[in-house]
Amino acid sequence: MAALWKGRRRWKTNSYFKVLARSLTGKYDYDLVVIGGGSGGLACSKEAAQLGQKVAVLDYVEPSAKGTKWGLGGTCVNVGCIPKKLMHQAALLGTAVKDAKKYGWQIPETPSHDWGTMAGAVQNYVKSLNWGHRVQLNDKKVKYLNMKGSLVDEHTVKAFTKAGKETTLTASNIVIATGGRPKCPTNVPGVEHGITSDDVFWLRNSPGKTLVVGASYVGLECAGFLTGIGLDATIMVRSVALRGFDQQMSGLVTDYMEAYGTKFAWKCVPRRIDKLPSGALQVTWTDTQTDSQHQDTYDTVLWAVGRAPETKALGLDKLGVQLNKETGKIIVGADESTSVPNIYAFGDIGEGRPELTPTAIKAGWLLARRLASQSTQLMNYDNVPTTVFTPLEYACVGLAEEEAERRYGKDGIEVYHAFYKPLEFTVAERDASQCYLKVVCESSGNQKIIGLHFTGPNAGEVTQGFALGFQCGATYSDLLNTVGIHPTCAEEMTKVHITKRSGLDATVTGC
Ligand code: FAD
Ligand code: NA7
Repeated sequence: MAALWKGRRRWKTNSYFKVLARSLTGKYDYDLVVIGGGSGGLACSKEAAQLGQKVAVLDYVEPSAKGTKWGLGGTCVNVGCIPKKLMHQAALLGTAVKDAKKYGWQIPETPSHDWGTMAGAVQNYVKSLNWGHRVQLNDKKVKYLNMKGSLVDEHTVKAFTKAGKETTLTASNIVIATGGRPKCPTNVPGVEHGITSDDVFWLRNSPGKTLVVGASYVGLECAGFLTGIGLDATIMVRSVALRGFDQQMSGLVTDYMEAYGTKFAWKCVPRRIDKLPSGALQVTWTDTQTDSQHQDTYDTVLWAVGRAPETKALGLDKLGVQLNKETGKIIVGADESTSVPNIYAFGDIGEGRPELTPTAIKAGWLLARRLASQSTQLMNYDNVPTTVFTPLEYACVGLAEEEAERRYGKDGIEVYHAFYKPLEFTVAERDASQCYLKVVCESSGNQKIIGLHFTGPNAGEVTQGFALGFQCGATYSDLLNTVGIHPTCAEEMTKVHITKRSGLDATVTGC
């Protein structure tokens, strides 16, 4: 006990007595305390409570450097998937209005877009989700604390309100689901003049002419919807677009965007940003191909240069929770355990985990069930489908062609592909050059499908169903035995028969 007292001398009295009481009785305030009320944390805490556990969830949003803040629900709800998809929809509607004229709609003038109306409506919807999450936690008897949590030991969490009021909670198990936040470059003078994806969805006024730095899916999606609503948007690409995704598909996505009006500064890196007296941002950059310097002015610079895990404030080092030194993420086992007993971590904070909402939700749900001794099922992180919501959407599941080739060898795979024309594009006279699909199969045996890629309208909707087949181990002949739904884009997947190896024209003709 003396050692305990010595080690905890800095604690406030209430903390000490809570730990003392717990050591003597073996009882905790909660069965489970979850730090982070985002996609994963909410799913985990609600399921645990449903199974009769006493649960508290802490969620606290540190405002962005620009002062943007938001409510309960984490990245996806507030500054990720939801506002992004709605703004993407706003952009798609702009294209639909153009198509509509060809379909006979009398639209008198070139339609214009009002940022304030869109952003206001999106923000109101997000706020309704914040409220919905609070209600659900209340209904399910999860104690919600709008407090910033950190770990004291493997059963104790210290939490602070915005005003600095401290509380200590003890729990049998602690779950960390604190996600991540956008990064900014460290070597660009004037970096502070830029915003990130944490800000863009909450801007009251249009960002105007925008430079998006970074060509990950976040950068491409933001530049895509900005272009779609009529803004001048440029993406600065340091190396390649959509690193980690199939690069042929990435090329189709960016080709479409270029034709759509998004500008690309390929192989360029920002050097400095100066705020001019007019308020405009003067950006200086280097074209690394020609080693030449360039300048232009923008109303907004949006940093989309990656995300950093939210671990710094958690006190993990003191407890010996192992992190990957390079990424800063928490090293986790297949059961989401960390290196410290009773402490679990999952979602974006977990090393090697996909940074996606459905995986965070499912992992959280399964973890809650295991912790409540209701199941032993582990999260299956294989075959996770995903979609990039660029103006031409791209969805995939399984391996990129280059990765399949690396694993199986060039002769170990067979790639079936097709350039197809969505029926909707015909009357609208839209260019379908980038509407493409490919199915990567093992070349031996039953030709098991190991990668499936699709660009085109509603790519996510098309691919979700095929992901089930993929999960069930579908082969190329299973695909061909599947009857298509006519007339759809998805049916093209069931008809694909030209191999890349053959070099034959893969353009789909006729019905
Ligand atoms: P989060 O949802 O980030 O939640 C973590 C929560 O913990 C946050 O509320 C945070 O404020 C809080 N927190 C942090 N530290 C503390 C602390 N010490 N105490 C208390 N609370 C704390 N995924 C998709 O599947 N589809 C998409 O289309 C998609 N689009 C995206 C678009 C953008 C622009 C971005 C940025 C992300 C997108 N994602 C998308 C990714 C998705 O949002 C994340 O993978 C998901 O939100 C991760 O969930 P999480 O529970 O791990 O963390
Ligand atoms: P990613 O996927 O880490 O991508 C970051 C992008 O930003 C990428 O294009 C980088 O180029 C680029 N980048 C990074 N630093 C710079 C600087 N300093 N200057 C210019 N460009 C830069 O981040 P996201 O947050 O968008 O995606 C998060 C996760 O979602 C990701 O891990 C995937 O799992 C999906 P690079 O390719 O490195 O040259």
